[in-house]
Amino acid sequence: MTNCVKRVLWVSLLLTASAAVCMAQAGASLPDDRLAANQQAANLQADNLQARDWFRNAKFGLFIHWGVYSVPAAGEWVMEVRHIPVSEYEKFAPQFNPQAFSAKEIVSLAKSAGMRYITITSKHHDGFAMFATKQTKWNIVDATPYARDPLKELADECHRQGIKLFFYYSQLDWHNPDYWPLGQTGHAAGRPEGGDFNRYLDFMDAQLTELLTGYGEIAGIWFDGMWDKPGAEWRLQRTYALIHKLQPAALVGSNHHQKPIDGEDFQMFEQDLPGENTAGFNQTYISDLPLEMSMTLNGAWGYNKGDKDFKSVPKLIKSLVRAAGANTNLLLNIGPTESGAVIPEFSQRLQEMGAWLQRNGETIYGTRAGPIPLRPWGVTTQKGSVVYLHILDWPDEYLALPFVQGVKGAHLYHGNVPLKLAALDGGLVLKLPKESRDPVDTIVVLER
Ligand code: JFZ
Repeated sequence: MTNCVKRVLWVSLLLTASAAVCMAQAGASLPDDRLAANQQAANLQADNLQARDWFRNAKFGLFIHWGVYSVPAAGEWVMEVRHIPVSEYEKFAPQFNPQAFSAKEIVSLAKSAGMRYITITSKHHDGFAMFATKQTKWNIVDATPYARDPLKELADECHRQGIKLFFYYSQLDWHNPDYWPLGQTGHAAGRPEGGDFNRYLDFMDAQLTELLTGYGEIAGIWFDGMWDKPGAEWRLQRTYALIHKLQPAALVGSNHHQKPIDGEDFQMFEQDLPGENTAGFNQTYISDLPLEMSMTLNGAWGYNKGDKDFKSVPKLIKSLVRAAGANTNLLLNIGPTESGAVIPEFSQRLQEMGAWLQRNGETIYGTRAGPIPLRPWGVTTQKGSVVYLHILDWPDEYLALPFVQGVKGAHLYHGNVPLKLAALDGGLVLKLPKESRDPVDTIVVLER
């Protein structure tokens, strides 16, 4: 590949311009098929960049962890945690008959929560495919009495209702005997010793091909599980290229907790904002790629019937706002039950977040991090020249702020109530009378 073409592929800004220049230079020396290939690569990149922009604007998505592990209802790691061998674990499949699943209701729920996309587990670490795969019988159509493909129903419904759909895909697999040698997990699964890892990766690529060709437009693939064997040859470049060949605009991301790898289109953080590390596995490197933070609504990803520790709506809203102020999307998780239902503790909270977004979404969607970075009191977002202060946690009447370029005044976002803002050498002081403060988020517009 010439340097020029490489530049077309990997320089993200000024794409069209640099592509045109490169194409013109290349035109003198390249045969027609190479030219066509270059043009195709440039278009691929343009579609992908557009999708990244869409993603940055979207801000809020619904994560769904759903699989055969919903039957024991003790989280998606139940096979590993309870040392259940494959032969025993497989017995959950005949009990999995999620008649209450309704793609229409779940997509409507996401929409009423103000979410712009859904990311659902197509296969988790237990290897169970929630779709009609031809690569293994260990899937919801062939192994359960349900015998339907919920991902197809969900994809069709997402397209109908204008919500984008990502597929979560676990590279780690406790079921497939070719996932060998084992990594850090899966040692109690009781599988045969030996297997062909390249054959496993072929299986994975074949399943991804099914997901990217049989379900219409897919917004991206959310990988997880590589951390189980960090040193293995995962053939990432081959798999990422396959995805981008099948759907150029599909965004690739991986929950590997490392610096993004070539071919990845967004960077993700689990349970923490970029720069934070309360969960202990988010290193602080923050790339220029679009960012996303995934979060549980209680303490579990897959349905755990014992976990009643649901986060409060104010807390969830503050997480969404703080994420927006850190240029990060919030991917908020629900785990449907073995019947396919969404418990009311989840759906009520999502609906209340949607009601808040109805009133305040203008200060979130389509914004970027504002001029003042994440602070203990809150965050700033901005859209064009408008800056929104989101005051999430501040008990006093006066708030000191760093100087913001070009600021002329301030008013409450709701009701246009003017607020006193004074310049003090090198900074600003904002007066927030008690009656103007909102316990969840006091939104103030900085006039410029
Ligand atoms: C992973 C999964 O294991 C989990 O089941 C869930 O799907 C979540 C969204 O992603 O969780 C991880 C992955 C890696 C680490 C911890 C949790 N890690 O490296 O410490």
